[in-house]
Amino acid sequence: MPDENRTEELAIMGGTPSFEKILHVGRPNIGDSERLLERISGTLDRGWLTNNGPNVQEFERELSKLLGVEHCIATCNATVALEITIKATGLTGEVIVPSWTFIATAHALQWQGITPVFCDVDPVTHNLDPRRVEEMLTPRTTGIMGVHLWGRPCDIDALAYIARRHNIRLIFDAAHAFDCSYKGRMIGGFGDAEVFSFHATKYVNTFEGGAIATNDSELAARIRLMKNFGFEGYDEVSHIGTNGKMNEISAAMGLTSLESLEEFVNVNCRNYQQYREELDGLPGVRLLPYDETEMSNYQYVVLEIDAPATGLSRDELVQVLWAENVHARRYFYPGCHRMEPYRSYYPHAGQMLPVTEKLAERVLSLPTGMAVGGEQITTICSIIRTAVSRSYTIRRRLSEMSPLTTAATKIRTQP
Ligand code: T4K
Repeated sequence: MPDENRTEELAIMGGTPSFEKILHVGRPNIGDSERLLERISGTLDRGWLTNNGPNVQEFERELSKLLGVEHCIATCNATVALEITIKATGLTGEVIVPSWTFIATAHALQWQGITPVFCDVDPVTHNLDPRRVEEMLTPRTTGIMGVHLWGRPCDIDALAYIARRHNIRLIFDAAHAFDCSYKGRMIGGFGDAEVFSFHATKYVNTFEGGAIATNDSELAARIRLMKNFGFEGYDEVSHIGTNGKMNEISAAMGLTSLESLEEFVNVNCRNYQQYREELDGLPGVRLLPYDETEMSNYQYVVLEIDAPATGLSRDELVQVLWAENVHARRYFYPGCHRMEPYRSYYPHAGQMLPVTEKLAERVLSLPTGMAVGGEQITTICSIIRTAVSRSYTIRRRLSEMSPLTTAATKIRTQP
């Protein structure tokens, strides 16, 4: 661990990296692996590997129970789940979405020829700013797609009010928000439908996977058809559809993960609290808080770096961390509007997105989850404290380094 008074011990200054092995964000939470293997073995014995098998059915029942939602439809991933939800809710024309999100949110719309209209977010919550949403509505708007970023819920009441008043759809990308609540009710039952991700990097994982939750029975029936090519019976197709099915091994992993939910959330929460304590009072470093009156999964530890106060930019700090083998990530830099094809379609979108543009320069995510322990967090925090307290020296060192070793280049090229 670098000594805060000895800058030369930092790897960026030529010292030995604090970690021998790379510390990733998004290391999978693995529950009881023996139980998983039992389930996999049972699946192989049954010879039923996909197409609405018993594991998937059980997983869907467990999800419905946990979320208090009538219908949960398991899918192969959240991106396809979003695409199906968009089609099943009849969205067309323009849909209002944040740009400050993972690219899948925007792509799911564009993939179907729908224009994602990028709307700015609230600087405190990082979620859609309802006042800005009102300004983006046009006669072509058919819906709003909110994202509960970092698992922190959108201002659901305000968005629902706008959707009702304008008679448009409201769906949520709840990829981050499994096991989180809004005003005491579980995320999953809001809007027309909500979509979860169970990707390997998520709080609960099914290797790859997702689920659509809704209390609308008609919509649920349509979604079930659409995720299975539109098949109604062996020989009858009544709807356009795709292949969005979850397989049995994924569902086995999901069921096993659900059994460890309490352990996952306790570890995430403990990690988060340790980061909060150990970074407390550091100038220019803000740890994004979770509302302690709500249920949260604490799966993201997100910092906002105010460069004038820290003396280091977010990118410089990321470079310091990567040199120590701490692979902090700049989620969701640079914002969807600055990625293709949107960058070419809407080259001036940034003018309408001042908060998004600012966040894209300031935000970074740190490692957490079951794979990260207290000692590692202490070391990570000590690296950050040392970097901030010696920002002038580090900045000088970074300016001497070749531009080819900048954080941005390294982040894109390392495996
Ligand atoms: N909406 C939102 C708001 C989302 O955040 C996402 C996905 C979606 C929709 C779409 O959900 P899915 O269709 O994926 O279900 C990762 C995930 O692939 C992606 O699912 C997730 N959001 C996003 C936030 O993170 P990348 O491009 O950062 O993945 P990658 O390969 O760089 O891995 C991230 C970190 O996790 C690395 O530090 C390595 C580590 N890792 C990764 C995998 C796959 C592991 O340690 N083990 C693993 O098995 O997107």
